[in-house]
Amino acid sequence: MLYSIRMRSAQGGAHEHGGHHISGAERLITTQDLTTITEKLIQRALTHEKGRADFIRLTIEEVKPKDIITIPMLKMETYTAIDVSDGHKNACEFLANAGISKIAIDNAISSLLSLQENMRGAILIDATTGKRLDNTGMRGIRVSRMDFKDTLQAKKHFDELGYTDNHVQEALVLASKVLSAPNVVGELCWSDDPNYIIGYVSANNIYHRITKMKPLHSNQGGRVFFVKTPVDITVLQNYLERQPVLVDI
Ligand code: PML
Repeated sequence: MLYSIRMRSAQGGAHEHGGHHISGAERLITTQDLTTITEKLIQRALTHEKGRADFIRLTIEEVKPKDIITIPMLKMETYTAIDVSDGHKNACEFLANAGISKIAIDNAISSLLSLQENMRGAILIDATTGKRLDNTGMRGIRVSRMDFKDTLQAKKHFDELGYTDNHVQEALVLASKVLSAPNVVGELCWSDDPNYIIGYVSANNIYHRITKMKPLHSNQGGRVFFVKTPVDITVLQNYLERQPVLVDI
């Protein structure tokens, strides 16, 4: 039996919708791991680089095995950028190679660069017209209910590659789920964590890890998903937020 565990923490507003988003986490774990992981997530919220959370919400919910689907992990390739502008230039190329229009790419980058607040979730953009498709405002679409199929195997795999940081592993799980969603053709992301400047583009089944996507100490970051239209936004949003997905490495 698996449980979906979701954590969201905020600061400056101890109520559900208030405060500034600090951190979040999404896991699908066994009953045995529930206590240990819950403790880790609370620690994460209390010791985050963006500050100590004064609001933490944990949601723990059973997931039925028959509802879970398994998908393959995206292949990872790293692009070592000279600077942020080189990182962005290459991100644009990776997205354009997936058939995403220039206006959609430009709108995505300027949306992330103009964020005044961290968003909990992602912005959906029409891959042709560049128009925003979701109506979730500053909340965004929060991708949920996903994890590695075999956490121990994943840990071993990433330890061997030297990627011990949570960022890359969590981003790979999320990006794999996002690109498996109906109508999604690409994703652009860089972290809102001020000490983390790496970002990625996922497109054409590849997670293009890009080593410089923003200046150090900037807390401006987020995610954009590029969507091919026509699309049923409710179906897509439901898949991203509710479909339990395990990622096989
Ligand atoms: C985040 O954790 O906020 C996003 C991280 C994006 C890049 C992860 C990586 O490949 O290192």
